[in-house]
Amino acid sequence: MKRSRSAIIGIAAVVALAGCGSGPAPAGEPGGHGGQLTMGFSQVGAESGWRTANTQSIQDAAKAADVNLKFSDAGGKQENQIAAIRSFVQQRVDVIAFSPVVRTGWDAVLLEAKNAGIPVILTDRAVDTEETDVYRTFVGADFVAEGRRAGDWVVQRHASAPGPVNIVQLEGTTGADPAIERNTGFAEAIAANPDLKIIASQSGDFTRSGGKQVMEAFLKAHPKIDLVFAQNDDMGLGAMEAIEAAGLKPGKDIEIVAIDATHDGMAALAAGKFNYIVECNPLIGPQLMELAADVVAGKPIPARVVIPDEAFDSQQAAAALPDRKY
Ligand code: GYE
Repeated sequence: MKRSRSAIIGIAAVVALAGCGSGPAPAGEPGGHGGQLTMGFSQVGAESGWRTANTQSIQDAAKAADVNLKFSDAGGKQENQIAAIRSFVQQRVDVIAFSPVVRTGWDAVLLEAKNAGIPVILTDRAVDTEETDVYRTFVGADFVAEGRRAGDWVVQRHASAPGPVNIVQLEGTTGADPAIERNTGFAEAIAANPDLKIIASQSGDFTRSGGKQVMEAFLKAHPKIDLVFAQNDDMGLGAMEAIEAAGLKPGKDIEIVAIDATHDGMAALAAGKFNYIVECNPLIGPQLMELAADVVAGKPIPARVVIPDEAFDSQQAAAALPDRKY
């Protein structure tokens, strides 16, 4: 008797779950929009080509999945992201997703979401937190692996270098997950050859103008620069402009290695002005929408979803360029 009752309850639960996933659920569930899921999304800003493609992917995927997206652009400021997340909590959205501008300083607002019972999904970048269960999953690339891959290429390329190779590094936004982790991965990889030396390293804030400014200063301060490691394409493109303005040839006099593989970066690589790019795929909207639907439906989801990346040299970039989606 007992057994059959729990079997019936089990079936009822499965039916209820299936009801959430397919077709509109009754009004008031979830979010009170006749079953439509409401997501609050706080974006970092619009600092790079990668970011623009990421925003587009999230907005397109929300439309395709019939998700009511409340999109907020933080203009690169953590305080704006915190305010946006707070307002999503007040609006009682079904799920909150955000790409944190920096890694620390989120505990209080994440606790507010947790206490309100609103699940949080980290997209693109991770956070450091002391709190438990304040986010449900993190979907994004492996930034240490990206940095390592860029460094491995430099090691191979200069395996038989006669003497030191002077490297300058253009770092991403200070305190941002990809800046910290790409630093780590790149440094780890180039340690394989003591001739590979980072002679200067500074943040260009992931922007083209930042990369250009920092590179101009590097060119003035250092008479011999062999290679630029730009932690994203935009800073690499800024460095390229600075190198050209100094009367040197990017890709030849000074090599450029970057991360992202956006259209503009790939075009520079195909033209021989960049030497190598490690991809970071920004098109994570569809996966985010699936994870959000599962979380809201109470289905189990993996704690970490890694987006795989490729890497390109000049020839591979020329071949891949026509079909690139960003
Ligand atoms: O590489 C850079 C952007 O977080 C992966 O942020 C992202 C990085 C990306 O500004 O272009």
